[in-house]
Amino acid sequence: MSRSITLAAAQLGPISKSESRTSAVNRMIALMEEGAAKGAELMVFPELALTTFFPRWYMEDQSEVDGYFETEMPSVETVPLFDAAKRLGIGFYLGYAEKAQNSAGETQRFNTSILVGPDGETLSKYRKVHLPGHWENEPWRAFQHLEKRYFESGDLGFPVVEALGGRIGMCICNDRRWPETFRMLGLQKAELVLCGYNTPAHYPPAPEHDHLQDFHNHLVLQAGAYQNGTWVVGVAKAGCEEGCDLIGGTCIIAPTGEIVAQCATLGDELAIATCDLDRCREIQDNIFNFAAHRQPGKYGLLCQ
Ligand code: CDV
Repeated sequence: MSRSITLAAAQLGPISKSESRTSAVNRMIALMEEGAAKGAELMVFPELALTTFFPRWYMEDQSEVDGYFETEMPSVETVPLFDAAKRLGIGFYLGYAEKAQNSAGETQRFNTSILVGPDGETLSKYRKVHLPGHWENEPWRAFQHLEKRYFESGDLGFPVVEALGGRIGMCICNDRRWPETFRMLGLQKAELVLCGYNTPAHYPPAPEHDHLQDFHNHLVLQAGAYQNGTWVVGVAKAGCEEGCDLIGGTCIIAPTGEIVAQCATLGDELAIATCDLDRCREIQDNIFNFAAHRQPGKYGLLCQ
């Protein structure tokens, strides 16, 4: 018997600096209701889905930066999303900026995603490992990308959990460009990888690659899916946000690397597909059967 799950990749259009979390959550609930009406069992929202993409601005005042962070989840503003999930019996992936305290009582800030089940309980948490950008203000740029300043690299590894009938892993935006991300998830036999992103159409350090942004997005997501035999859902925050154009291209990818559903706009939109998790076997038991064909002992010390 096949193990199928209907996924909704829930792309968001731009979120302005002045837009409240409540407004963003209401937009996500509207998409969740549309998804539920179409049979979706899991909604995948973008990276940093509650606010505008704030690392594009240099801020010296930490209290201003902290205004974009969540100190608890669910928070007062996000409880309605969790309630909607319970009411509709649907799970979700949500990206947000997390301000936490470690066991030594130190404050830490992460670019985080959570997987929430249809009962509203958090099943898994991931903190972005590959932080792109820079630490200091670089006024020559059309906009900043200060993730390295505002976040620290994630400390939870790449967890894969048994949930919703399958093995689910998460990553966030820039992580998708790194084969290590997908391989860490693939080595744990992930069957579904969820990835939210905010990707500017313009890349200030190498503007000659601007025309390749959509291509590279699909290239890495499709390669990650195929080389690890897993379903992949990539979800954009898209459109012109505070003068910065973000690519769309939200899609659902089969373990063969083929895109099976894709958004057509740069606004709030769903791409939906029913995904048979047993199709991972087509790849994981054949061309990328790691136990049969992988050669970790032959890769040399640097690659193990
Ligand atoms: N939010 C991101 O991680 N964005 C990066 C950009 C800066 C290249 C990305 O990989 O899409």
